[in-house]
Amino acid sequence: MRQSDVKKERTLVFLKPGAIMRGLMGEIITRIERKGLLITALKLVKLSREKAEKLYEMHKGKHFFEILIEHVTSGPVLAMVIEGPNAISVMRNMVGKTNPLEAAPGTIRGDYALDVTKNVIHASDSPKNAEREIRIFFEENEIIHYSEIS
Ligand code: IDP
Ligand code: MG
Repeated sequence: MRQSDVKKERTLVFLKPGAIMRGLMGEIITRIERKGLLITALKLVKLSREKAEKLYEMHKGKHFFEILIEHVTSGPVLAMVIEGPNAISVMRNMVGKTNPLEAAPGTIRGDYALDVTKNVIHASDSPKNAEREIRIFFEENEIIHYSEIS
C-alpha cells in the first residue's frame, strides 16, 4: 500500500443491543482503543423504528429486514464515531464477515457471535454511508476534534 492510499477517515460504529445485554461494551471499546483508532463521539441510544429503517434502508424488502429492525430496536445501542487512517476499511476488517459462522477468529464477530442478526456490531462500509449514518446518530457539534498522544 502506498502512502497516498492512506486517508484520514471517520466511520460510524454501533454495538447492537445483544452486545450491550451480554456486557461486551468494554471489551469491544478496548479493542478499538488498542488498535489506535480515536473515538470522537459516543452515546448510548434507543433507536426508533423510523431511524432503524433509515439506517438499513438499502436492505428494505430483503428477507432478514424485519428481524434485523426488531433486534436493533429491542434495547440500547452504543453508537460511536471512529476516526483514523483508513478507518472505514480498518474497522470493517476488525469487525469481520457479516455471518459470524464465517467470520475469522480474531475479528469481533469471529470472537463474540454465532447469530447473523445478533452479530454484535455494525460498521459503515463506504465514505458515503459513513457520513449518512453519522448524521442519523450525531449532530456535528457532538463530534470532538482532538489528536492522539504521540
Ligand atoms: P454488515 O453488517 O456486515 O454490513 P449487511 O449486508 O449490510 O452486513 O447487513 C446488515 C445486517 O443485516 C447484518 O449485520 C446482519 O445482522 C443482517 N443480515 C445481513 N444478511 C443477512 C442474511 O442473509 N440473513 C440474516 N441476516 C442478515
Ligand atoms: Mg452493511
